[in-house]
Amino acid sequence: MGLKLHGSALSTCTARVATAIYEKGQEFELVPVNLVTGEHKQPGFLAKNPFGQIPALEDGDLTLFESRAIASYVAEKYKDSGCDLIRHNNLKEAAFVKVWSEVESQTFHPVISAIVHQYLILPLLGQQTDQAVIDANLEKLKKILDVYESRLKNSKYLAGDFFSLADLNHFPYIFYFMRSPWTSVVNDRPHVKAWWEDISSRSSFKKVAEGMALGQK
Ligand SMILES: N[C@@H](CCC(=O)N[C@@H](CS)C(=O)NCC(=O)O)C(=O)O
Repeated sequence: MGLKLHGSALSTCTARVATAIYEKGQEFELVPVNLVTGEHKQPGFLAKNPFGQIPALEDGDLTLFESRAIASYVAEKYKDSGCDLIRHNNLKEAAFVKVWSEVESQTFHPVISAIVHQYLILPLLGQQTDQAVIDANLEKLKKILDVYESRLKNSKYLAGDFFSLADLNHFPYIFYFMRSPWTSVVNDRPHVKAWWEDISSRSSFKKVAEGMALGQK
């Protein structure tokens, strides 16, 4: 039985999981969950994720939620095929993958997601954007990316000189952020810019990005 990914092609968290699956050379069935009609809050989906958020992955009798945990599961399950996203044969490299994955979820994500939410999501819901929230988070993002710039001066990717889950986890939000008027925050930092151009040219990302039509505004 194949992998079933319950979510939406437009959703950043669904995109994260889809990218991990493609990196491992696997396929999946996307089972659409309609957020507009609130399908994710109905019993059918709540049985898959009681928190009522997409995505959820079904792999046989196993059902998982939380996109980073799912991507990590995929990376473990298929560790011997495709790109080794977790450096499972090297304790130190694997530790750096964990460190920079935590940086993504704990430090980077809250800031960039606040900007994307204000700039892209609220207008779609017919709600007003709060420029003060965007500005405050842009300042925070600049400081975070200054740290990334220093890191990427010394290593090609975040966890080392190898592409990993830590880089992959960043993809969906930077993808949408790069559709905003503030791309200079990335492009003014040459090593961050080169890193983004490198990781976003991977075939797994390109395949997933095609489905993120929301970003083509
Ligand atoms: N931490 C969760 C967050 C999931 C999440 O925020 N999903 C969004 C779509 S990208 C969602 O379901 N939003 C609708 C809602 O929260 O009601 C993950 O990484 O899977």
